[in-house]
Parts: sequence; structure tokens; C-alpha cells
Amino acid sequence: VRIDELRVLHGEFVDFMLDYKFAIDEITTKFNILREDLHNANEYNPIEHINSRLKSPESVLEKVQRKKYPMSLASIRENVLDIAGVRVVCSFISDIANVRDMIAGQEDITVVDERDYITNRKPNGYQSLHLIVSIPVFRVDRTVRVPVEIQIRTIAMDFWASLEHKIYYKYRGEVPPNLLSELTQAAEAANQLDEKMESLHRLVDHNGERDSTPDRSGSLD
Ligand code: 0O2
Repeated sequence: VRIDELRVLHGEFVDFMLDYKFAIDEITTKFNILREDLHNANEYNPIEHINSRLKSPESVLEKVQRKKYPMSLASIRENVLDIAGVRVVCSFISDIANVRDMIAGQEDITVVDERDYITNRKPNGYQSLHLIVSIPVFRVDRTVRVPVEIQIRTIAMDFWASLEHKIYYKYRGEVPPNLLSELTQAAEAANQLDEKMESLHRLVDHNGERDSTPDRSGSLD
């Protein structure tokens, strides 16, 4: 490949990746709007925090090679659906479905794929709701529909996943069996904590409702 051809290819790839950066900006703005809207209406806010990441060019190309996808921008657009990633961390398990519905129901969003690793936990214990959505990005000279992977999980699920991710990378995928089993146990503990927090949350909500009843007399119990 000649140097001027290489420059053109590089320019095209940088421009292609910008689509994903803009898609992340749009989705992040949507979640921030939901948060502020709920806050302004004095309603309960299920979103603890939002993170995002743009896959590096190296790991995009690594995935294309590993999965044996054709090496073209059109093929990458069609096959690599997690170049743009947005993670929404919620307080409670029940928040996840609400947050999912709030985003999936928006007019410019199309849900392309959905994987519920909460109902169907991965064998290692991983839990999260994954949505692949597509969103229009309005560039100067064109409109493109761009896929974004949205991961929705609780604080406990996120805590577990970030530790597991670090361990997995530290051992380059060859995690010793004893550590694997400890991790699975930790996932179970995280799940139990989530369930406990959920029931406390319901209890507080329920008592809160009784609290605001005008004819309430005496203590909560
Ligand atoms: P990173 O660093 O977060 O980008 P594939 O992407 O093809 O390998 P698939 O089946 O398309 O896998 O996607 P999947 O399994 O639904 O979700 C992929 C992403 O979910 C991962 O992205 C992680 O972010 C997260 N994930 C899935 N399984 C696990 C797991 O067992 N542990 C942890 N910690 N995270 C998980 P990347 O690209 O692997 O990583």
C-alpha cells in the first residue's frame, strides 16, 4: 500500500470511528436528560452513574480477525456491535427493567438485540442486561444509524464484573480454577446482597406510602 493510500484509509477509519463517538454522546445525553427530568419532577432516580467507552482501533481489528469477519468498514459496521459502549449502573434490580424501558421506548431508538444475563446468568456468575440499540447520528453530509451496546446492571453486579474483568486480564484468560470458584461464590454473594437491598427498598417504599397516609396513627408498626 502506498503512503498516500494509507493516509486515505486512516482518514476514513478515523471518520468512521467518529460516528461511534457521536452515538455515545447522544446516548449519554439521553440518560442524563432522564436523570435530570426525574430529579426535577421530584421522582425517584434509578440511575446511580453512567460510564462509556469507545473500543480502541486495535481491539476493533482484533475482534474482526478473531471472529473472521471480512475486513471492511461495512462489515465492521454490521458485525462489531460493541464499538460504542454505554454502561448504566442502577441502585436496585427492579430499576434495570425501568431504565431499559425508558431508553428502548424512545422514538429514535431501535432495539437490535437484547441479552438478559440477569435471568440467565453466565456460568462464571456474570450478570447484566445487554441491549444493542441503533441510533441515527446526523453528520454534516449524511445520516448514519450507529449501533451502541448498552449494559444495565446494579452496583453489586458492576462491582463484581469490574473485579472479574481485572482478574481475567491479569491471567490473560487462564484464571486458576480455585480463583474461578471463589469468583463464582462472590457473584452469588453479590446476588444475595442485591436481593436483600431490593427487599429493604420495597419495605422502605411501602412504609413511606403508609407514612404519607393522612389518617395514620401511631408508629410505623
Ligand atoms: P470490554 O473491555 O468491556 O469492552 P464478544 O464481544 O463477541 O466477545 P458477545 O457475545 O458479542 O461477546 O457479547 P457479550 O458476551 O454479550 O458481552 C460482551 C461485553 O459484556 C464484554 O465486552 C464485557 O463488557 C461484558 N461481559 C460479558 N461477559 C462478561 C464476563 O464474564 N465478565 C465481565 N467482567 N464482563 C463481561 P468486552 O469487549 O469483552 O470487554
